Parts: sequence; structure tokens; C-alpha cells
Amino acid sequence: MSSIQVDASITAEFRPVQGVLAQQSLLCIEQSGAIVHLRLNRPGKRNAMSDTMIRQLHTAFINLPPSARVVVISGEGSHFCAGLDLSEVSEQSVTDGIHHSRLWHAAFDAVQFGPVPVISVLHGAVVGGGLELAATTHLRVAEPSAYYGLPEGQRGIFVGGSGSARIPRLIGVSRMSDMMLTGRVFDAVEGQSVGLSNYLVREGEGLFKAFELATKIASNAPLSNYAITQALPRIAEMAPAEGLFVESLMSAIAQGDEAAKQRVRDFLEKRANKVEKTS
Ligand code: 1HE
Repeated sequence: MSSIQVDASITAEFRPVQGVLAQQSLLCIEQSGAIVHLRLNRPGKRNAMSDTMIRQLHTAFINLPPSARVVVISGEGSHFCAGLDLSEVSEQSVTDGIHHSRLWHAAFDAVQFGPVPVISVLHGAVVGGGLELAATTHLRVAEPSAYYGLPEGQRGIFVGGSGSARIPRLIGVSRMSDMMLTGRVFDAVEGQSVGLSNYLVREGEGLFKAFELATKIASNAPLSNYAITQALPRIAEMAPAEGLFVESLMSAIAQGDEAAKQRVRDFLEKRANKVEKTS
């Protein structure tokens, strides 16, 4: 159990999640109310992602407790994640390599297209598959120690964990090519300016910020959150005419939900917050 500050005045008690989630030995999964905190828990290997860890991540995301409204992912130890466990790749055949990459795709799809929004907290190395995982999450909070690299070029391999589809959507093909061709590493400030992180906070404050955001997100209507994480990225990939049609359907579905009707009534009857500037 851990106590984590989630707001200037609120400290939440995170308790280990029971059942199948408790059996994922390379992950430490705790919950406080609507927020699930999942830590990559292989600090001795800098949270390098072995096949077992990828399978466990997949298992965790397809077995989230129904009460979960937001997941926060962070890395135990001094780094977020060192990417693919390189000790497992050297003897792979081409066929094994394809299946291996597809294993990552399935796990990361479960993260991005699971039932709830996911926030990652980035510190230290966010490299290779670690950056691919971060790019899969819906929001990224970085600490100043975070740095981003794609050393695949130097290792003689290619991204295989969905990076070629997800990272250019954050920073563009040109920047990603630079990182892969030259080994360029972005520090936390550069990462924030190119769009790798959504928030850059002080060292040690990443989890605090993530829980603060998670608390806000968890207070939204669940169907709105679902539309934002599921419909929005798909609509953005569609030709505008198709996208606009799906937008109309999604907005009518969300609007028709009782939670939306109540929230609109609350605003009209002066019970809801106004829109204000955020710091
Ligand atoms: C690892 C890995 C790993 C650390 N696979 N074992 N990823 C990389 O190319 C990154 C490789 N790792 C590093 O550059 C550094 O380890 C770090 C910058 C992340 C951290 O440095 P440091 O000084 O804190 O730790 P370390 O001493 O280098 O590593 C500690 C241990 O973790 C050590 O093992 P030990 O038994 O000697 O203690 C390292 O061997 C081990 N370790 N990183 C295996 N990645 C789906 S495709 C995805 C493609 C990719 O991700 S390619 C990028 C792979």
C-alpha cells in the first residue's frame, strides 16, 4: 500500500489490486478509488520489456477493475523504461520477430483502446519500446530527468512496438527519422516543445501531476472519456467526410447519455463550474 498526494490537500491510499492483476510479477498495480496506478517493476533491468512483461501489460489492460476510470503508468527506479529487452532478441528468427512485434501491438492496442484514459509519467530513459509505450498513452507527464531516444538504428533493428505509427503522429516523420538515423536524443525540455510530453513538471512531481489530472479526468462522464480516447483518434485518421459523419453519431450518442443531460442541466441551473483559465 502507498500513500500518494493527488491534490494539494488530498492524499490517497493506493492498495494492491486483487485477482489476476496481483499475479503480474513484473508490474506493481495499485488502486485508489477510480485511479489505477500501474508501475513497470523491473528496475534492475531499467524496466526493459521482456516478452513476459509485454504479456503481463496486455493481461493487466484487458482485466482492469470495472471501477477503474483512469490508469497512470510509471516506471520503478531511475528510468521509465529502457525499451525492448535486448537479451531476448539475438536468437529470434524472422518469423519469431514478426510474432514478437505483433505481441507488442496487441498489448499496446489494449492500452490505447482499452476502456479508460491512460496517463504515463516519464523520468530518466524513455527509449526505444519505452517511448513506443509512452506514445501509446493518451497523456504524458514528464519530469526534467526524462530523455527520449530511439536507439534502434544503432542496434541494427527497427521499431516494432507500434512506434512507426504512433510516434510520427506526435512529432512527425522527420523528427523521428532524425532520432533513428543519428541517435539524436531529446531532453525533457525539447521533448515538451516537440510534443513528446503534454506536461513538464519539476523532478519528483510527475506522479502528483498525473494523479491531479487523473482525478479531473475521472470526474468526466465516462462516455465522454470513451469518445475522446476511442472515437477522436479514429476520426482524425478518416477522410473529413467520413470523420464528420462518425463525429455526428458519436456526439449524438454521448449527448443522449443521462450523464450528459444531467451535466448540461447542472450548468444551466448554475450548479456547474464555469470554464476558467488553467495554470
Ligand atoms: C537492459 C536493457 C535493455 C538495460 N535490454 N537489458 N533499448 C536500448 O538500446 C537501451 C539500452 N539501455 C541503456 O542504454 C541503458 O541501460 C540505460 C540508459 C537505459 C540505463 O543506463 P544505466 O547506467 O542506468 O543502467 P545500465 O547499467 O546500463 O543497465 C542496468 C542493467 O539493465 C544491466 O544489466 P546487468 O545485468 O549488467 O545489471 C543492463 O544490461 C540492463 N539493461 N537496458 C536488456 N534494453 C518492440 S521493438 C522495441 C525496440 C527497442 O526498444 S530498441 C531499444 C533497446
